[in-house]
Amino acid sequence: MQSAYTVATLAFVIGVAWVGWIAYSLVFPAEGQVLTATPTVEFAIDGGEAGPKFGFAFEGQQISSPGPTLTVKTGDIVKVNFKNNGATAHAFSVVKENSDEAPIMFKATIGTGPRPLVPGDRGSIVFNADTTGTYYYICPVPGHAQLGMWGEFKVEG
Ligand SMILES: [Cu+2]
Repeated sequence: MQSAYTVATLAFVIGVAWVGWIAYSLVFPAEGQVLTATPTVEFAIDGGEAGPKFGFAFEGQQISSPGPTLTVKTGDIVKVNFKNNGATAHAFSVVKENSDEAPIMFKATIGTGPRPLVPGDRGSIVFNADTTGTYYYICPVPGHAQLGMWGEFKVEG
């Protein structure tokens, strides 16, 4: 009966590990993982260049720096649809300060500095804007925020 006991113990350990892994992945979703919650607010944003300046715009509008201010309410499920409408690689991140070295907020990033979107590419992210404050969105490609790729991201209580 030793082997039956061993099999039962092994099955129990695997079961506990499996349930634990599911619980962990629900509490700590992977970086950039899209929430399945239904968005309560949605933005379509272009990133690109306007002459020597880099910037953002609402989809189809003229790129500007800073980009348009995005305002949501605390607890909104925000969906951002980003298009790289420029001629070089860009990405989109919500960050704590206006710097490409600032921490990403709400796991809200579409592409990253090392892995941006190529020209013409699109990406989306859904996130919970659960902390009131004034944040920024930038292009995290090194140097691009300084060249103008930033705007305010306000989460109002
Ligand atoms: Cu950029």
